[in-house]
Amino acid sequence: MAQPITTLRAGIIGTGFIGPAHIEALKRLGVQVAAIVDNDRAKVVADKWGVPNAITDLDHRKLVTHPEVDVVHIASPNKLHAQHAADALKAGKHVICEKPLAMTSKETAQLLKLAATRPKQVFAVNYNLRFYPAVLQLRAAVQRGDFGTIFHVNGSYFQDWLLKDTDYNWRLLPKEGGALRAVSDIGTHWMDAASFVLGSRISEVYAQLETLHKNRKRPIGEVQTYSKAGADQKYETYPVQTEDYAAVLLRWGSGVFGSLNVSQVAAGRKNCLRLEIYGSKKSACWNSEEPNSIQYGSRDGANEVSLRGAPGFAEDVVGFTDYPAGHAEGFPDTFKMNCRAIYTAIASGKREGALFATVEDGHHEVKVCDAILKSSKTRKWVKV
Ligand code: SOE
Repeated sequence: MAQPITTLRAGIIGTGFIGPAHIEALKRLGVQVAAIVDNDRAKVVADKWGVPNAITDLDHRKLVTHPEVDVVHIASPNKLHAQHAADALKAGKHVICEKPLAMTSKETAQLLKLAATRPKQVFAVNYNLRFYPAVLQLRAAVQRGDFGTIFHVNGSYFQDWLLKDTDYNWRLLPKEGGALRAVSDIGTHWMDAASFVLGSRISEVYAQLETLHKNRKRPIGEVQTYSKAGADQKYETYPVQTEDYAAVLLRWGSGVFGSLNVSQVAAGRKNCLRLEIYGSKKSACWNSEEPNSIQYGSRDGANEVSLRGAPGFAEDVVGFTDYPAGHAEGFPDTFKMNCRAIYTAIASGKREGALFATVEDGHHEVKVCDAILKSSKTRKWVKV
């Protein structure tokens, strides 16, 4: 019989915005969080969440080799993902790595190779948006052929937390976050979710990247994701080498064509992913800021709004939604459901039919990023 997931113990690398999101999801699932590593903040986060072991000297090796840790969650800055993931795998641990999987496809290819030598260890990438009930519902609708022939898939992922030239975060620096920023930070969420819905990988891209703030002002001192500067903050100016905005034309392996716009300077859009599917029979539109409903469009009949938990948006997502209709589920619930799926695979030893993103998916997303960068430079379609 499979062991209950509550017997598994997690270790978290990183205490920024997303590390605690992992902890909260695990606590909701009854999974023990045994240890956390970062600088002094590890102690603060450990005290807040009741994590017994706080490692405050940034030494991730102490966490990955910790005897009470079975699963390592990597929520460190992008530049550290490859090292942290490789060390966790070599220590025999299961791994859940934040996206993007690493800085370059060379690094992700090495991780893929290493993972292949350790098939018993689960290696997941945190493309949590797959676990919005609406995304799973759209996937089921595509699989059933509800849309007819899919003509095109379009959408955007817009945020405004980097709107001002004084907004700062490590993601802005290529050395910390990678050569791409908006595309790899949030665009890959859209591309992964759309590909998951379509059941096909992106095979070709044509991209235009724009850096709207050519120079930005960097606050002197450290800044957390989404934090706001005080009135007396002092700044130094630096040239920006990563994109604020991207427009990407896409072709999936299945032949479907589409487009994606990505922006982190879209005033008023806090964390807004829109996904639209247009088929010969009908269309669907979904917006992550109103996650509990899907709009379906048809030319001859009435357009409809389908609500989570109600007929038409309930049966296909059994096991991925815990609350009845009218009791909103959102971003933190996607973490819970993603972790539940991953921990269930670990506890049961079963890998077939897993819905979470794997190291292969993470590698593919980074290859798509490489192709997007190349296309933006060569002004040509680039194959992934
Ligand atoms: C910042 O853009 C960010 O926190 C991303 O890094 C996350 O992946 C996304 O879920 C929300 O926005």
